[in-house]
Amino acid sequence: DTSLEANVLIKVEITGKVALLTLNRSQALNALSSELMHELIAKMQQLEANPDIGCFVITGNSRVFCAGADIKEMQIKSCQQMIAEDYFSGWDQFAAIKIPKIAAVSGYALGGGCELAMMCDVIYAGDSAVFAQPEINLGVIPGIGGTQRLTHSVGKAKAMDLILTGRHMSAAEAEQGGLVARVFSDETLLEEALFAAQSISEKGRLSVALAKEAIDASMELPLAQGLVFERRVFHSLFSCREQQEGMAAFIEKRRADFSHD
Ligand code: CO8
Repeated sequence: DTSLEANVLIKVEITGKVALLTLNRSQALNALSSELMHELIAKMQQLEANPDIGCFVITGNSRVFCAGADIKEMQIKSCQQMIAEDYFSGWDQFAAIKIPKIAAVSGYALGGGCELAMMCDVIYAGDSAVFAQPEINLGVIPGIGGTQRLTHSVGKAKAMDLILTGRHMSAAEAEQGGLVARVFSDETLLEEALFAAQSISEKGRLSVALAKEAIDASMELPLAQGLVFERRVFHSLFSCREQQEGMAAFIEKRRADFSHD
């Protein structure tokens, strides 16, 4: 129903165990209004509760992934309001989603758009993708993790260069710098992202969630503690059916079936 679709900020399409979420606010270049944030998070939390969903793909349109936080919504706010609302803290719930999230980025991923992609677990880019943190041009700084996650991804030198100048970075540079996992042609981007998502969703749900948690922990923990955390998680998987099925399937020379976990 197109009349219904016109009022929806996030379109959801489910194929197998993969939920494709398309940002649908193209008249504002998919700017992240509070309304859009609430709708996106509510839909993802609802899908996460469904054991038949194993991976998310988040995308925009061919021209723009997302042009950032909603400048029109922010412009009129005072410092007191920003602090009282703890503006942007709602995005922590997006970052906390346990099911893997793949960002499929074509066109602009600016400011909060780049930060949205960085809150996903994997970023795939079409060759038209453009990444930037242009907040400095608005007299502010990134507010949804840009100074932290971009620095973790591309290192201090490039993060300083990008955030202080606000310049654009191409898909090729983003891949070379370590922000983007793989670059595809714009025409095949979504297909490739859905293919990877399908592959992830066929693995064991628990081992995927724990692998992701262990990688995320590497951003927070000193190496020695990170290694202990990884080993304990590894040990704990030996109490789960996934390990029994995965290893039995290898010995029996058949494909593992994790669908009952
Ligand atoms: N917010 C609100 N509306 C937007 C945004 C945005 N981020 N980006 C575009 N729009 C709107 C435009 O205002 C315009 O609306 P209208 O038709 O009503 O005039 C419509 O979308 C189309 O945009 P343009 O006419 O500008 O399209 P162009 O093709 O000429 O330009 C660009 C495309 C280059 C993407 C341009 O729109 C642009 O530069 N957008 C802003 C990009 C930006 O600066 N993003 C960062 C935003 S700030 C942020 O994300 C984090 C802030 C952290 C603050 C921390 C506070 C605690």
